[in-house]
Amino acid sequence: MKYVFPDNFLWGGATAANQIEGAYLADGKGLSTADMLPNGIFGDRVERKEGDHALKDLAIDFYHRYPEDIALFAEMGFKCLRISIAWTRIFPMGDEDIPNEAGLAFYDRVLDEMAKYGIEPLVTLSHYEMPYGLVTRYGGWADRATIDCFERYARTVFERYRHKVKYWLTFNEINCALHAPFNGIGLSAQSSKQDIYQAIHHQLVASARAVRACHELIPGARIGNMIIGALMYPLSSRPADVLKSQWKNREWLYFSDVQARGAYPAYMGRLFRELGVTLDITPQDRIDLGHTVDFISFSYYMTGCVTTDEQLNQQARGNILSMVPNPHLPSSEWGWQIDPIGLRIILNELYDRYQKPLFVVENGLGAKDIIDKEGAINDDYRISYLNDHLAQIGEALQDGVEVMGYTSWGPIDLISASTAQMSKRYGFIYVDRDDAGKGSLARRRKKSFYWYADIIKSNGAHLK
Ligand code: BGP
Repeated sequence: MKYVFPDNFLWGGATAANQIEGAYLADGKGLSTADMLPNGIFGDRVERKEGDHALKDLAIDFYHRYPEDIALFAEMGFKCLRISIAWTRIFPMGDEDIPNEAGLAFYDRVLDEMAKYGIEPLVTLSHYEMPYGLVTRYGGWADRATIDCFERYARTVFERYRHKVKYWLTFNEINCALHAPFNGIGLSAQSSKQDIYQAIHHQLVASARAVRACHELIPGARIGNMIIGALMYPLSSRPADVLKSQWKNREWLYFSDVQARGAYPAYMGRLFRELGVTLDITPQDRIDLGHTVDFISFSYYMTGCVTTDEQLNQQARGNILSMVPNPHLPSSEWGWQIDPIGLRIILNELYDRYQKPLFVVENGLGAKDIIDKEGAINDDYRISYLNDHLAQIGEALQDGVEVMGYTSWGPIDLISASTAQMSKRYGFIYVDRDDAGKGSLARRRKKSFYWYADIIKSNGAHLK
């Protein structure tokens, strides 16, 4: 046997409410920031008009089809399913005193369905969405009032689902706010660095308060943070490139440094001085931040390079997270560079840095799939991508890294976050819908469906 995974390893898949549920105004749900980003997360808000349509409004209609989808996940042998709760189903405007019962009841039904098959839920409190009402009334996370609203929401769902959910995550890819401010913190991309870092600070305090509330309300539960794992290599061995890559990595690591260690790391002092940023951190904030996460979770899709060569840097602009392409790596159809070994590196780095258990809660290949004449979808490219990444987790386990589980992104095709497309597919399960919104929404098993079922069944022993 090549790789030995722990017996209780949480194999599964990961989803987000706004990318699967649809029913965007059903049963009292309010408009969310995700609803105001019909073209993808990197833009600024688009005002929605009466009668307009966005692909996400219906998404893959998980809201109504969840029994069928969960049955398919169970057929693959999932031990765990990552879902998110749409905050706007529970508090439609964000600042109500009383939650929306219809929204709470929906997630009861979903969680009960998972329990039928013994699938452990991993629940993200906020996956790239917040009530749009908090943006119009308070300016999103710019205002401290949003921290209280979030804590009220978190306490409501902890109390409601305390017997059903043991694993929680606070904010999805909290460290993406610098790159997609409206999506992450409800601020326009034109906002000053001062405002953006202050809003992020409020979100970090809110995350810590959710950790405290979770520990108070659900003894035995474990709550983690969630960051994008955006490992940056120096493009050359020139010390200046190496130094620059260290600082570039700190840009995304400072979030988990705060969430895992309970205070801002020293290097942020220099960064804030150079940017002219002065944070308003109250004594109570410092106490709150002391409530650190139980585990670190992250998404992993790609790595990139960093250089001090300004000409090459120009080419990197416009790429996600402004990465300079690595000449040694292939790319996906969407230009995301594929780097399985980078996953082993990042697992080791994070474990060395925090000595806390790690959870890979997103990873996968977005690709166009073709249905052949027999009706089959032979997605060998996806199988090979996933196999190679899982093999590196196997290696990291042998390195001594504690990995709690792996939930591949989009186990069923869903709407892409960055480009709002249906054709960028990640699933083991195909959904009949195209970028124009046409299709029956019927579900179909891909070749990777049977492959993943076998990997789970063998607890990783069949990885190549
Ligand atoms: C992560 C997000 C997800 C997801 C994934 C894939 O950044 O947490 O919501 O969508 O990336 O990205 P995309 O959908 O743009 O291909």
